[in-house]
Amino acid sequence: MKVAVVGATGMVGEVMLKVLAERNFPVTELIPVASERSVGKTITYKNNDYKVVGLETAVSMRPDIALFSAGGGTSLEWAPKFAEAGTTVVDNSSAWRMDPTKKLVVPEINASELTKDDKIIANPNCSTIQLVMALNPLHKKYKMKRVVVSTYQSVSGTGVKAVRQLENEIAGVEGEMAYPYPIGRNALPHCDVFEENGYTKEEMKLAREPQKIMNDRSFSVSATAVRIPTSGGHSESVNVEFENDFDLADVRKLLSETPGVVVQDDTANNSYPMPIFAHDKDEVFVGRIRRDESQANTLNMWIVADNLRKGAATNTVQIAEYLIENKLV
Ligand code: A2P
Ligand code: 11C
Repeated sequence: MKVAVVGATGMVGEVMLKVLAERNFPVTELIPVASERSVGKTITYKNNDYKVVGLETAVSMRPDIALFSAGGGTSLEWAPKFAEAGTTVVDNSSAWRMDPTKKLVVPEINASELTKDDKIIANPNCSTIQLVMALNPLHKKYKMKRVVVSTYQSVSGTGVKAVRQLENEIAGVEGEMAYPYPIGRNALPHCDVFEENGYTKEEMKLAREPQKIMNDRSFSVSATAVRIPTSGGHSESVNVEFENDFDLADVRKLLSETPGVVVQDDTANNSYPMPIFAHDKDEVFVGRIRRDESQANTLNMWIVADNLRKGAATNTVQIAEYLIENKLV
């Protein structure tokens, strides 16, 4: 496969290259793509050096697959150009997610919807992916009515400037600010920009994307997204009200049998998911599984995953793997 990585010099792009190599993705030719600023720079992949090219050049090289993580604007303008050239685009930006003509895919849940005609495929938001990975098996059995989620999100979700802001604050040096306030020793109830309804864009992604991925509009999601001074992964406190009552042991069993989900829930031994454990892993970790004693048929849990891996790069690469395995590219 001739594979282009658009945004290869970025935080997610770098993890994409790492994941492609780790999983032995069948790359016959790698095309690293970035902005004009980076053209000519060298990227190393599996001990070989590759020169970064610009978007125009990359389209003319007609890759089989292009993995995009270079921001929504770049995706809106360039994904259709790649698609016209016959390339299948898997896009990690928010540009196409809610477009009714595009599929929004978490492979473990809805990859079977994909066909040869899907030339631009959207990868969900990081905090959505880890949420639906845990919700989907429970919904199938107990039918969800409403989900209330509060997130504790890593600075790596904002990008390199935010990671640097936190490092500078820890080191006690002045530097460029990615956020309107300090992030060290702080919690910002502000991920992405505010919308007219008072929610942030990140909160609205959590409220809207799960129904599309699970192909079911019968449940609702309400979210509060908070940025905290961690860099290993996103955490989520999740409250789920079901139509039907559940058995806690069965909930644990369902989750532990779900591919890609790991139950880490042994409070007697202080075992629960945390970003320091999830960092650099592909799985979604679920713990603190307990009944909400304030309301019938309601469950509380805590979900943690590496937002740059399952939340972004790994999910994108898994979609591409599915396309190849099923001869859709
Ligand atoms: P560059 O490094 O040349 O700026 P991050 O999300 O970590 O900031 O990374 C964004 C990625 O998207 C980088 O690889 C960046 O390239 C790339 N990128 C940003 N803007 C464009 C653009 N207009 N065209 C192509 N690539 C872009
Ligand atoms: C965050 N979820 O952590 C974001 C990062 O829509 O793909 C990814 C933004 C997106 O702030």
